[in-house]
Amino acid sequence: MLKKVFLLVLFCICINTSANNGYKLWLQYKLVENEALRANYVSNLKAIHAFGDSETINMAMNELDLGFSGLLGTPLKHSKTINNKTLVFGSESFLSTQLKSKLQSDLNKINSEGFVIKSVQVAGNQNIVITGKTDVGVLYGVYHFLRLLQTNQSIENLNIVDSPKIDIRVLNHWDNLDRTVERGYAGFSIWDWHRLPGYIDKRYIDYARANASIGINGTVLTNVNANAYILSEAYIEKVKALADVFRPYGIKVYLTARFSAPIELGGLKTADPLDKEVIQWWKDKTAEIYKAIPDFGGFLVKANSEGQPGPQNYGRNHVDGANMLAEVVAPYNGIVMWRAFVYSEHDPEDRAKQAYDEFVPYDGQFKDNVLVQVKNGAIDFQPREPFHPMFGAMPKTPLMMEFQITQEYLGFSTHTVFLPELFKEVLEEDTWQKGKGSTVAKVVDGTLSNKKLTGIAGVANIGNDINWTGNTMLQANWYGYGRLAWNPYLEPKTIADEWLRCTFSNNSNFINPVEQMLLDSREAVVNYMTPLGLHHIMDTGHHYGPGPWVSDLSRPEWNPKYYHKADKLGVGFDRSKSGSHATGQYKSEVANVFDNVETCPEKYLLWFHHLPWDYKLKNGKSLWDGMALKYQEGVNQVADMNATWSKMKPYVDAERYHEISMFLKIQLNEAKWWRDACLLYFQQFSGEDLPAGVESPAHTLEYYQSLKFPYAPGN
Ligand code: BDP
Repeated sequence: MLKKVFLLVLFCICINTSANNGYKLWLQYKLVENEALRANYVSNLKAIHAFGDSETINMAMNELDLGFSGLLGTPLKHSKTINNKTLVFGSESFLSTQLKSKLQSDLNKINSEGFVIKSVQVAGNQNIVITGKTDVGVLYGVYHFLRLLQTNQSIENLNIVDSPKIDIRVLNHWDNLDRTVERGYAGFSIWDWHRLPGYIDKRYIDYARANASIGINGTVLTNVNANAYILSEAYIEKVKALADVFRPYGIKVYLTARFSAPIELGGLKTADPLDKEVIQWWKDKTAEIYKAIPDFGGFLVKANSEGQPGPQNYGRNHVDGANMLAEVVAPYNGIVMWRAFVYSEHDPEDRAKQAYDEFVPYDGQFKDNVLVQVKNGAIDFQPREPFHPMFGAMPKTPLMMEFQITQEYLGFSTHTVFLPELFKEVLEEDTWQKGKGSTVAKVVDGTLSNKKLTGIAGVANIGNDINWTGNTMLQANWYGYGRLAWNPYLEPKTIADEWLRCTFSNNSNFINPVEQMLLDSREAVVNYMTPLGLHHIMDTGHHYGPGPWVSDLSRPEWNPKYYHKADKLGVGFDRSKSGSHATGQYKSEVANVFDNVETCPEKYLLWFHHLPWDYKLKNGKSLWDGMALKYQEGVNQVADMNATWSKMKPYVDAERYHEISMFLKIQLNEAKWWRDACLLYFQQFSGEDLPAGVESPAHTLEYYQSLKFPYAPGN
């Protein structure tokens, strides 16, 4: 009896704590709770029939088994024939003539990675067919189909035809060979270089599954601040082992190429891109890589930026460097992603103008297999930046978007910030390159200027923490990046909805409030860190917390003071005609709006204008009062996020509920820290009291300035 009671108590404890460490990401495949819906799924899905038996098709089958076991409580029978209510999947080359004729017009609409999911009636049988031109297209369709069940949608009368709108959809890992991750806040690198190639961590497979499920088709394994050693023979073997794991999931590997590798690895005296021996070295190295990895994607290069070597060290330019490598990889269909993140300490006027000044004159000069990779804004992944003017200025060059998923400037991995809102804001901006409607999204997906090659990159927020991203909520940003890379026109609300349903629950009592919380979270972080167009006022080096007072760094444009220029007269960076005239880098329709303080959106006010503290905002408040109230609003928003989450306990497993609660509390404390430190600092110049409604700071300015974080992560 006693034993029974004990077991019962133990059982209850287990249920209540229902451990979920977040490892399974959005591929939770939890039992569909709505019984009627589950019964409907079961009645429509009697068996699975696969066409073909490639590795990719086998992976797709495994995923369907895993998915159905979880979602329906049992896997489906694998059937050798197609009977009534059979889920049929495989590439078009295997379709019977009957099926093909029913699907042909849809197949004509997709590209090589697209898919068709269709309810089809053949000889009295009602089937669902998932097909595509390639096995990888089919795999994407399979994940899409599973998502329909995960998000509790109907699977009757299906007619889905979809293709990715961007060709190259990669994650950029800023991972070092010693497993530290530059700007990584989720532990160490998932690449266990020392134990590769012999030991294949299961994580590599789950990483590939997760990426394939959202359509990511490439991964740059190593830091842009590159180590030549990755190109050594021993490491190529290791990279090959990873490439072999990723291949069936449609994922190619890419490496960062250190421009001086011919010297460091090859023992040459120079890395001059026009030197015959240097070119030969890269040719031989590339041949060696392709011998091991026939579908190697190509190179990502950070050159002549922040101390990295590049063609300019030899009196050459970016075109010389990029085109040399492009020619070397071209015979293998490889590409070069050449970063435009360049700025020089010798041009103190305005860092925001430099990349444009340096790259735009080269428009049309890069080889066809070069993508110029441009950060979303002209400074550096700030909580908010106007879109990079290069997007409106290089019609003859494929420009690849670079977003940062890891939150270097947005609270590391503790702050819940739903980044699809940020990404979408940039993608929707109108460059006016070819008149109204020339959005950044159309530049990136190539439709504006008929580009043959298109790409998008996201700096990964992944590490070896058990839940991959440090904070479960930030899995949404990996997911959201992938979904937007597939379709840059998707709405953040749709993405949040999908992700929440797949990751946590379909219960509307959970979905509605938490979705709103996610959608509001991006504006919250802007408010409590950098409202009204402020930017780059974080602390130095590690970039953790506020540091608007920093002004003693060797390079002028590394100092926060350079960006806010606060003094007794006012605050903000004058980038209008009367200042650095960075506005002139935009098409006139955009430039005029930003240039005029009356028409400049207030969210970019201090990005483009230096204004007096008593400048009147649209709501009638003075700039000082308005700024202070924005900081307070940010804090209030995080308090609301905490309140929302505190009611979600009934809908979330104990482990993830508690983890997220703890992070939200940290976020609230840090939001207050940002508000107090920044307002105390700016108050020295404004000389004004805090307006009603803004809480008094908890400490003095000296206290905030004294805080030091020598071991903050990611630095
Ligand atoms: C900055 C980061 C630095 C990166 C650099 C880059 O602080 O760690 O190396 O960007 O993108 O934001 O190259």
